[in-house]
Amino acid sequence: MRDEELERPSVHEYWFVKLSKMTSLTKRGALIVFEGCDRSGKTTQCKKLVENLRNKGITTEFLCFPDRSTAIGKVIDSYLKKEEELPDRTIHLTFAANIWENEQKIKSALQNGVTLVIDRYAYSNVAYSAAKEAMDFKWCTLPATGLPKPDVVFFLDMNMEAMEKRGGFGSERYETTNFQRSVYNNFKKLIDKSWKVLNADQKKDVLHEEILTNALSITENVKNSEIGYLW
Ligand code: FDM
Ligand code: MG
Repeated sequence: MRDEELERPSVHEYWFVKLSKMTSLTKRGALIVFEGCDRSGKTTQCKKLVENLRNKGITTEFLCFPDRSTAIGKVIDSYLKKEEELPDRTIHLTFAANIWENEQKIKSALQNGVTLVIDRYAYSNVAYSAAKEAMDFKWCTLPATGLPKPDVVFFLDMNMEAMEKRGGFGSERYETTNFQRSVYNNFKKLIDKSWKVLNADQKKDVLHEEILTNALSITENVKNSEIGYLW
């Protein structure tokens, strides 16, 4: 048998690919991001959302940034635990690189119809880094340019009084009330029409209902649309 004969798809394969492109098999997944200050309940809501979307038959995966499992993530982990000092711009670019090293995985998941629920994304990097003295806000946005744009950002909005009442900050870097105040103000500057600002200071289940309703309509609406890019 000649090589070209081996490589030519069978009639079945040809129609499988063609029909896949025309039907739901290749409808893309949604990119759903949660943002907010520390202790705003993001992780709890992410986990619940993944579970509920899966229960509705929507293929869903969970990601979290920083992704502390990679070599780059390990540098971030030791920085956050205050075991290592790095200049502000350096750690900013390191956090950005940690998202970029997952870019292909994110894009191919979405293209293969997998919905992604992500706990923090590039917005956190801007909000936290720009809260530091001498870090320019615009400069902080630049390294994320070209990353896939979330279809929705659920911002878990908790005012400072509520946050102070919740308390329970850990001992990692950035976990102080004053710093969180600036982070919060920076998040507010990043809001665009893809954001849903939600009151995080209410019953978890009530909040979740609102998130789930929104997420379901997003997964439906993005099916035939292209992935967007930041910013
Ligand atoms: N953080 C998180 C950043 O400074 N930049 C980033 O890009 C990301 C994703 O890391 F203080 C900060 C925010 C937070 C810390 O995150 C660790 P968790 O979600 O609290 O573990
Ligand atoms: Mg934290």
